[in-house]
Amino acid sequence: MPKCEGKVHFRLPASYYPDKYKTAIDFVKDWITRDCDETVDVPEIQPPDLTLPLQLDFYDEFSMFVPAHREMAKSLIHILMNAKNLEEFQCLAIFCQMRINPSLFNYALSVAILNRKDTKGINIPSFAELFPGKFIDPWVLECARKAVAILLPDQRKPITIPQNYTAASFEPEQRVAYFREDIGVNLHHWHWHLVYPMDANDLSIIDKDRRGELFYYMHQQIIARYNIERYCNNLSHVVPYDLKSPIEEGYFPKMNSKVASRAWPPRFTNTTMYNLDRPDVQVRIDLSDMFRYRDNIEQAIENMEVILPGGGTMSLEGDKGIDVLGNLIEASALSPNKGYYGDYHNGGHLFISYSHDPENRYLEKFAVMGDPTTAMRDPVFYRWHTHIDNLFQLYKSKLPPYTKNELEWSGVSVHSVGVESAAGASALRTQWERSALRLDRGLDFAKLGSVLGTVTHLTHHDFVYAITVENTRVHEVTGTVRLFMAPTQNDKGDWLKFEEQRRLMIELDKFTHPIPVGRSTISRRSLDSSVTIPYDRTFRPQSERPGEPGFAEAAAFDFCGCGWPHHLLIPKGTASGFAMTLFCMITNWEEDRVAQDLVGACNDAASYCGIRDRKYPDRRAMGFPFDRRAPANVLKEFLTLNMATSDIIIRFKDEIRDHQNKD
Ligand code: CUO
Repeated sequence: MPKCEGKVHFRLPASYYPDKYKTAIDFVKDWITRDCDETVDVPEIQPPDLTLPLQLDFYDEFSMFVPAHREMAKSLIHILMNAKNLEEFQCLAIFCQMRINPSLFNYALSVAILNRKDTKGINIPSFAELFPGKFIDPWVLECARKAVAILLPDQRKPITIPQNYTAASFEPEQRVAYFREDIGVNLHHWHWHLVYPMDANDLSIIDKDRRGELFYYMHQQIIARYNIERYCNNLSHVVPYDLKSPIEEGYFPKMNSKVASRAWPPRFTNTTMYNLDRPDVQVRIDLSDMFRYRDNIEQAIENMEVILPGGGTMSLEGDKGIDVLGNLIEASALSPNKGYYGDYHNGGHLFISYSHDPENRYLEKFAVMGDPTTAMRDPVFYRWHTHIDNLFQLYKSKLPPYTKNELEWSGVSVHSVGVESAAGASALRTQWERSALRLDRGLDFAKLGSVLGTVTHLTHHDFVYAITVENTRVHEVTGTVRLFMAPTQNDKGDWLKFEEQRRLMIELDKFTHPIPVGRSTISRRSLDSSVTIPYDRTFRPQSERPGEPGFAEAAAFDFCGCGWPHHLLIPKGTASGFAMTLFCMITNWEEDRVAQDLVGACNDAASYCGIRDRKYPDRRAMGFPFDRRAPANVLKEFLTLNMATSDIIIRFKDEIRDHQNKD
């Protein structure tokens, strides 16, 4: 007999149930009232117009890269955003949930929760738990089903989720599968696109501060991080992909869609792109359209201006240029001219994700590249995004290098930067770690108790930065401390030139700090990084009940779920030690600061995600000072007095440790 365990249950008016459930209504009512501590009557509502979202079959797959699906999501987001109050919002959510495709519903509901004023702090369930089939081997889910069916909760042992199962070890790309298929990486990417949706009726949902620039920067950093992981594994840097040649890399995801109960389609090696004609998703686009859009984008960069629909132009000069270009290339609804510049980046995701069945001849759905939840698993994601990043880099190459004046801060010099960890000074240690993840929530048997899975992922040992700084002014000042890291050599052992190294600079942290007169030392924990979210927000599933361990972390999983997973802050390194350059720059906070109130805002992973309802908390270009070219051959020639570097080594130990909760 089901137990509701003290939870509140909702009694729905008959009008809420879709026809398919009508015969079950009496049974459901009886079930709800028999065992629950409290039953709440849900009020009647005026049924919303769901004509558009209902066009997506309940068992189909949803992709925001498909324009028709985007229109459906827009309509549903509009309905949920326009609920007059929280009660009506909840009623609408209940009404829609029973009718609408689950992936579409989850996306629209999450966007609405993140953007309504009255839903701040409401917890969005972790996507990895709701749709585990998008993150882990289906075999594990089968084991979980069996465990729940056969064993009592205290007899269930955690199920091991295999780490390497999508290709054989002799496939070179498999060496970086631990990064591509990491749950935290994929959750971050999904969450970023949720926080920065590309389309909505209400423009304020899309038009967040510097979202176009953040689209460029966040993805640029993913590519830089991935290239470093490749170097650590004896692979060369990513080769950009522009849809013109066959894709050399295959990808066989071996995952099942929960919604449609079918396997995600694979892509064989050397798959060629063809024109897309998919009536099932109302997509008809030729490759030549994409090439024309690309020419138009390159022309806009060359001219430093965008052509507007009416024939006018918009300049790409100045601070706003990169933001305009980000929205144009992506393309979000803020693109100044979608007709002329197309849906370029989204279109690439579509072409690649349907490349196994471009005409719907075999009735196959899109592959992992068609969904931000799964796209980062596929090696071609990094190739397509390197191509996209090259367009942004082309734009940045048109901007003048920063002058010494723009880089220096007179009176403040950085004498040294270093790290201290258990591995010793100037050394960092990485290894594997095992963490727990709840598997039951997406498996329709939550009422029978939980079952845990354990995943193995890369991690690093905590460390502390030590920065020596000197202030020769007559009073204390406040500085913005900018920490980056890049390799010194490529996979072949060649020393990197400045231009190569600056594109591989990964941001580690950015924070403000007082700088007293004279010489002082700044100490900063790696755990406090502005790039990452804490471990508990990736592997969050401890409790949904107030008072129990993990509840507070669960409650923070809304906007705050966006952020690079902390366990991947540091690249893997190598057993013998991988050489990196640590870089520190301190700039004048008075010139960088954005005057705003941050109280209560979720701001601990602002570097890649911004801050909810606030401006991006740094006036400088994202990636500064490495976002532009410079007339330096090597990094040393670029340095000004307020910068310092040091050589560090990342040593990887091929051992697995269990995660220790620190609280
Ligand atoms: Cu995030 Cu292409 O934008 O995946």
